[in-house]
Amino acid sequence: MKKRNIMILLALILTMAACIPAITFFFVSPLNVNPEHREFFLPTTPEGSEWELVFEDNFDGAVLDENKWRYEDNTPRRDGWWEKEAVSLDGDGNLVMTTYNEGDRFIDGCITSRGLVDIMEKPYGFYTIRIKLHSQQGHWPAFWMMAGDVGSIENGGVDGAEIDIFEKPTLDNMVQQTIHWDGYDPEHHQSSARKVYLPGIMEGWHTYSLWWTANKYIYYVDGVKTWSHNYGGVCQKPGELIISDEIGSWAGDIKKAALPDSFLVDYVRVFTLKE
Ligand SMILES: [Ca+2]
Ligand SMILES: [Ca+2]
Repeated sequence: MKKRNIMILLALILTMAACIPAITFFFVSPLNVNPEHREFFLPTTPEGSEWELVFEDNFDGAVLDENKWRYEDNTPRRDGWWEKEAVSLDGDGNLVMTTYNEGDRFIDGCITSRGLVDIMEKPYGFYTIRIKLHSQQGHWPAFWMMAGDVGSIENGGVDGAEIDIFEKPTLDNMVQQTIHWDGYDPEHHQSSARKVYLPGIMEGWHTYSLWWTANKYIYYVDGVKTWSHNYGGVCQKPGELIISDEIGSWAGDIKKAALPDSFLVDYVRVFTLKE
């Protein structure tokens, strides 16, 4: 091959590598899921290191631990309102997030660790949640993080990113994982999403996790690695944990939902690597 052709080929490969797909798909066979990983999963650590638990909430007791979480309250959000009343503990060790209506007003909940949890001084670690999903259309659960300054339109995602560890907009077998950076203005906003299909995801409990390293994000569902990327450049800034429900047409028509509807969270845990 002539040198010029080699250069063209190299340029083409580099261009392709730089292309970030808007959406990709991943299919998991339930046969490949270790049932224990629907309860809890931790990836194997690199040699010479071990996981250290740096944050957990098992949602025991009767009231939310406000040393760990703050409520979003009286806040208009998409097609509904985030209200404190939508968030409770069931006394059996679960957080309950309920979507309901008061007439034409649709209400759901959101809690965030913003300003409370300083474990993310260094953001790298393993973030995991165990959830039992909702059953009605028109709203969706999400476990996500706002890290650094997501609105900064410079430096790609290195200085800020929205990391959606898991969102569940549909009532089928699909769960979505997404990364956003460079703000939300359509002119600058960048994102990439992975749609993961796992038969049975709507039934029972499942775990959703992110291993955030200095140069890679690795996502898991029930301990199966579903996505790995460094799109935008991996964020180097800490962030806040967010568990929310979202009311909007992405999930269908809330007016057709039989309300109230809820999802449950058994725990949230964060681990960092100890050398
Ligand atoms: Ca940026
Ligand atoms: Ca629990």
